[in-house]
Amino acid sequence: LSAASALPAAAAELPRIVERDGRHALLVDGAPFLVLGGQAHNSSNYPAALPRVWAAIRDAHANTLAIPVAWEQIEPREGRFDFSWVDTLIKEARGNRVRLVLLWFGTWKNTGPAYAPAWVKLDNRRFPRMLDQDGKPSYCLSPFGEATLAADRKAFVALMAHLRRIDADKRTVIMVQVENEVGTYRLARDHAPRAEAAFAQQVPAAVLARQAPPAGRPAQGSWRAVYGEHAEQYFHSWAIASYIEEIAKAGRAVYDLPMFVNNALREPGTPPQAAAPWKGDFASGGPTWDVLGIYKAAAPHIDFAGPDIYMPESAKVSANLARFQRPDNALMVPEMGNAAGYARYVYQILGRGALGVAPFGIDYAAYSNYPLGSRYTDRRMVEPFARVYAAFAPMQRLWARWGFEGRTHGVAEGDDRAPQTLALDGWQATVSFREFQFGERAWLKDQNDYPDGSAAPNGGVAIAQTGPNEFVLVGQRARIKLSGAGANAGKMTMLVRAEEGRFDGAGKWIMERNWNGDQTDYGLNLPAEPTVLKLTMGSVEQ
Ligand code: N0T
Repeated sequence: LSAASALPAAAAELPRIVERDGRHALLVDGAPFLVLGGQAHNSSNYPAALPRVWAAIRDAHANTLAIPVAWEQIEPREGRFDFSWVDTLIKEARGNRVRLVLLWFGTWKNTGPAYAPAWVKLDNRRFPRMLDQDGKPSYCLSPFGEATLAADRKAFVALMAHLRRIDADKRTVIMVQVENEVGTYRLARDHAPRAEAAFAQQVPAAVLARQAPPAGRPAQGSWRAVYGEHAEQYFHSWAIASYIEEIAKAGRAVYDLPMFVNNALREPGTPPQAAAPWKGDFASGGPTWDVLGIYKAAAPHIDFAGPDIYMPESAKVSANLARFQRPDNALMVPEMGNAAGYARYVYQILGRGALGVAPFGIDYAAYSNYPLGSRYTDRRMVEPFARVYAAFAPMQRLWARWGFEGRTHGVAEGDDRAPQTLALDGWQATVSFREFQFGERAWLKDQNDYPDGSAAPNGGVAIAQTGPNEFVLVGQRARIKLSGAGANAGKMTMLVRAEEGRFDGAGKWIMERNWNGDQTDYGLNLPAEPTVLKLTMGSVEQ
């Protein structure tokens, strides 16, 4: 009997992603898990960098660290594997009581081969680059490179086999990202002979079934015939997804962890663009929202594609979350900017029932991602996220379950600062921002008078409906009012109780005080510090 089979059934269960009624959960140790994550910097994948990573992760109250494992570090010489980094990482993660999402930086890291070993990068003959329409090599390794695929797959399988050996009993590693922000900039697809031959073939039936031809196009035929001006981008997406599938499938055959890909987003709203020469302002072939069907068809061993959110505008964040949350694609935000303005989106993301989120650069290395992320590399960078995570952390398992049950909702303050409504079962919540805690705006002599600290949008609220008239609400810098709707429309409705408190780690509610009087007469006014309320509403027939 192996050590693993001696464990109780639930505890020995490997992490996995499950779907029910179009909603998803990441099961860890047999129960839904909420990823309150942080991602380390790209060069922090060495033991000496870890103290600054753990310090930031601890300050953030994160339960999960996403961090690279580079092909160049585990296989610096072909066939000689060195897993000392992985061993140190897992040992220290356990000591810090943090789970891990490993990021496999192999053939493609932000589309380029920078993290591939030198013996790969320096051998274009064996590991070919893509060719453009004039036969000139691109920077990007070709998805038709058979030796490249075989070598990447071999290294990845060795990594997964090692994880199985050292981690199957504890399951510190809960997910693996396969490659990073794949695709190709400035070139729509490969033009090497093997690629040309494949491009002339019929679109596979599995792809047609998941990625419908545009209106007026034939239902089958070559890529060009079926997808017209999208043909090159779609074909390249299929080629890259098929390559990733081979790696993920082989890795899962030895150790079956959930696997995903991440996407450097294209604009959520623009109509898909024509290629040849490539005019797209995004990487062709990556898992952009418009080709998720192709990824589903070509890469069934990839559980989901997640959006890396670096477009800070609230309207784009909402649009991108909607694009990536589908019955066939669990929502998880593998990366998000770590500037303060992104913290409010955690409420929206977790309120939508996402598996979780990981701001990028939760790491005290002396490297700032400004203007993509925060200016700061110290506590000032971590703090806006830390406050929100601290509020969710004690109820993380409950929240993950409620999300899976479809009970959760969330909003982030919009760039327009306007009120938003949430449709609940029998109730409607109206959430407004930049309100003082007492009274109404109409009372103010100066309509430009706003609360301190509200110059930039930073409010957010997430609500779980735990019963017909019961809610758990968590948020900051927002005013919430509930009114009857649906079954309660037209009834006299009222707030019965608004307890402020927290859940203990075991799921038991601990009341600290009950909001009433001034604290409820003008709505529920959540302060700057994230606050958890347990609400009971009531209604009487008029
Ligand atoms: C991300 C990160 C890291 C609207 C950037 C984002 C990470 C990679 N790439 O810090 O490199 O490994 O996945 C690209 C965003 C481009 C700018 C978009 C502006």
